[in-house]
Amino acid sequence: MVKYKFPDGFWWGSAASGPQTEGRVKGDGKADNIWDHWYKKEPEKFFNQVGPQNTSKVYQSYKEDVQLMKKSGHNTFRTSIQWSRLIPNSDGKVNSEAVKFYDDYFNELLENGIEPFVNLFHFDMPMRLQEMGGWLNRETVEAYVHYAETCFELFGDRVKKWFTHNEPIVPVEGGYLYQFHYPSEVNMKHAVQVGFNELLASAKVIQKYHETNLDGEIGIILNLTPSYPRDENSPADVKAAKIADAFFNRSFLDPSVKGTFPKELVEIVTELNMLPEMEEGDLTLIEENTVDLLGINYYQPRRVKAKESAKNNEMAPMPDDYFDDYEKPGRKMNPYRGWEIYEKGIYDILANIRKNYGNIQCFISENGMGVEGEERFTDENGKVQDDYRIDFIKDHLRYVHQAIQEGTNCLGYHMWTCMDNWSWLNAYKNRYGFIAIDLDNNAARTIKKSGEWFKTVSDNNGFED
Ligand code: BGP
Repeated sequence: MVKYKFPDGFWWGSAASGPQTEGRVKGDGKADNIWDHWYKKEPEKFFNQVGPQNTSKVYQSYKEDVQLMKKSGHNTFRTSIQWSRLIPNSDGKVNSEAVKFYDDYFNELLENGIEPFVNLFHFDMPMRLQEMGGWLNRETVEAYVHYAETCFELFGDRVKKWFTHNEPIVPVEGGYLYQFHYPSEVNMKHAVQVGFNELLASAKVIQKYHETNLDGEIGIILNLTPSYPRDENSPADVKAAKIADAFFNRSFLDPSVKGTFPKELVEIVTELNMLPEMEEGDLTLIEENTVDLLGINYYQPRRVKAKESAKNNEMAPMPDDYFDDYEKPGRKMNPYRGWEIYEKGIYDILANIRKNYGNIQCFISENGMGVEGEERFTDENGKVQDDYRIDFIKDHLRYVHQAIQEGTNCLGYHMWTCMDNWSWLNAYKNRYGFIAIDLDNNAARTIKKSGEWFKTVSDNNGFED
């Protein structure tokens, strides 16, 4: 008997991405993406100057890793195909080394009873396309459709859960507003165009997938940060929170699930005279090709108050012209990542999806806690005693359970991440995995206490307290 029992067939597992785990080896045929390029250009921007070429060596060790996934209770696992690996050159030709790698990786997962969920784009624009503007350029949308169709043809007989993007707002924020992704611009007009083209690409690929006779599903993975006003009785705070919600959540959630754009956002972008360039038929295409399944990444809430600080005119226009961030007194923090931990947020998101988004089938596609210097919790047997991670997961799962009891159509829970991996500019600073990686010892793997605990949760389809 377990107190928190989950529905039969619940997806227990974790998420990762190609660029953060695979690494590069000689002769693999992979071309540079924006991360490879940025690291070559400005290595000092990356924590301890660790770049994307080594990462966790999954390219070589995926067989061992699949066994570790089994030992840590996975029945499902998400990764992404690297576009710059599969189609390295502008001739559109497929790299046979890449096909062999992904074939073997997905087969290995399936043979071990772990269903692969495959995402097509995880922040990793091929450099050859970025040189022509990346998502700013409509030709990238067409190239992406070709790439996605190639993936469906090659792997669609075995992969039954596809995702068009992971957190598409992040390349917008990181690349074109807040400078933590390449090309590190501050340009609202570009931000809007990039967001629109990502959405158009997603809808086109959903349409293509539905036209095939493959019997799987296609969705999108969004990072949802529920926006809470400082004071719910203050109309100005509530309005500020609504605008933040429109910018960072509804911008992708509404078109992906409902096929429409939030009116608050359209009004702002129209006033700024920054509506994106589009062609006739684009809006209908977006309206008619919505997702089958929604992945929800949840890490932190967004707390907002009415704008009190002066507008930074040098940067304007920016989303922050319409609200200020608010620090709730007494908030619980993850000090390493600087993110607030607010477990109930996961429930609020699921309740919102149930009430306002047709109760579409969804799952928690990422949730997790990055800890710096985690080696210090290693015991004499070499195991990381990460009890704080077990508590973190339980505290969130209780809320997921409650949402399911109330009727939310939530089908699974994936942790970020399986094994410690390379986190963009933060490289290996914060460790998130169920499985520790020893970078000084050829990336040797050891299951953490949380990984063993997760196996019991998966075996029991729930937990006791
Ligand atoms: C999500 C991304 C992941 C991952 C994770 C942890 O936003 O989908 O790629 O990196 O966050 O965040 P970070 O690596 O920035 O600490």
